[in-house]
Amino acid sequence: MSKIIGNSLPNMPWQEKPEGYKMPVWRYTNNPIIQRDAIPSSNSIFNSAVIPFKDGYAGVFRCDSKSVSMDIFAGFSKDGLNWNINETPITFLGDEEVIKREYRYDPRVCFIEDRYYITWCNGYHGPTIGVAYTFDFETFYQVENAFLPYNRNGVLFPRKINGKYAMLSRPSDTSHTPFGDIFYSQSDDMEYWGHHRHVMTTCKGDESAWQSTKVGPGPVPIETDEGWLLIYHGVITTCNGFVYRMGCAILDKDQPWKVKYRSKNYILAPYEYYECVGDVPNVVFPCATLTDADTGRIAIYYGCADTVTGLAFTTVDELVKYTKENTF
Ligand code: BMA
Repeated sequence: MSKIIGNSLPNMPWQEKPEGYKMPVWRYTNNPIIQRDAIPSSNSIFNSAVIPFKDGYAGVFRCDSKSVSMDIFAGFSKDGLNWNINETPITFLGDEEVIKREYRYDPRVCFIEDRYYITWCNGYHGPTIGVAYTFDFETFYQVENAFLPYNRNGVLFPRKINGKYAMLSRPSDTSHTPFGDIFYSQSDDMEYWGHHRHVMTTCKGDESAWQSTKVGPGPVPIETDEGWLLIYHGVITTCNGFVYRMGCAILDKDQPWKVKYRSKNYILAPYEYYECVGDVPNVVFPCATLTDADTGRIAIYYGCADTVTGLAFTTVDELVKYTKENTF
C-alpha cells in the first residue's frame, strides 16, 4: 500500500471505481462539472486549479472571454463540485511593470507554509510564469515573473526541498510549441530562480508515442512514501494536430529531477464527447488535484477540449501500481 504524505480531506468529492473498470483513472459521472458559459462573459472555462479553503474549496479558473482573451478568475465551492466563479478577473497588487496584463492562463494553486501561491502562464513579451500569493482569495499580491519568456506550466512543490522553493516548468516558444521538456528550478525567496535541472523529455520512436511531441507538468506534485507523484500532460502530433493525454511519473523525494518511474501507457485520454469535441478537440489537461491522506483518494481537475472542466478520480495505490508496472 502506498501512502500520501499530507492532510486528510474527508469531504472531498469522490466516486468509487466502476466495477470491472480497467483504467487507473475514472471519470465523475456528471462531467463536465463546469460548463463553458458558467459566468456571463465566458466562452470557455478549463485548465483550472482548486484547493481546500476554509470549510470548503477555493479555486483559480481560466475563463476565456467571448472576445477570446484569456484571464484568471477566483471561485469558491462548498463541495468541490458546484462552483461560484467571480464575474470579474483577479486584479493583482505589485510592481506596476510586473502587474501589466497581456494575458493569463492555465493557473495552478499551491499552499506553502502560510499562504496560497498561484502560478500561471503570464504574457510578458511572450509567455512566461507569473507568480502571486493570497491569504484569502480576495487580495492577490503578484511577485516577479519566475523566468524569462518563453515558458509555460509553472508548477510549485508544496514545501521547500533541500531548503529551497521548487518549481517545475516547461520552456517553450511564442506559439503552439512543437517541443517541450520538464525542468526543475530552485529559489531561496520565490523571486530569483536557478539551479535548473532537467527532469524529463519526450519519447522518441513508437515506444510511447502519445508523449512524443512534448510533456509538461500538470497538478502540484503529490508527496507519497514512494516519492513525488507527478501527473503530467503528454502530446503527440497527428494529421489533425496535437492530442493531449495524461501520464504519471514518480520523482525522487530529495532530488525530484530524478525520475524513478514513468508510465509508458497513458492514465487518461480523450475518449468522452466533451473531451473530444470543443474549441480545441482531443485535449485532457490536468491542473489540480485534491487528496485525502487517510484514504489515499485523489480527485483530478482537468480541462476538456479547451472548453469545459472535468473531474476524475483515482487513488495513490492505483497510480503508483500502474506507473511501476508500465515504467520505461
Ligand atoms: C497548450 C495551452 C493549453 C491548452 C493546450 C491545448 O499549449 O495553450 O492551455 O489546453 O495547448 O490547446
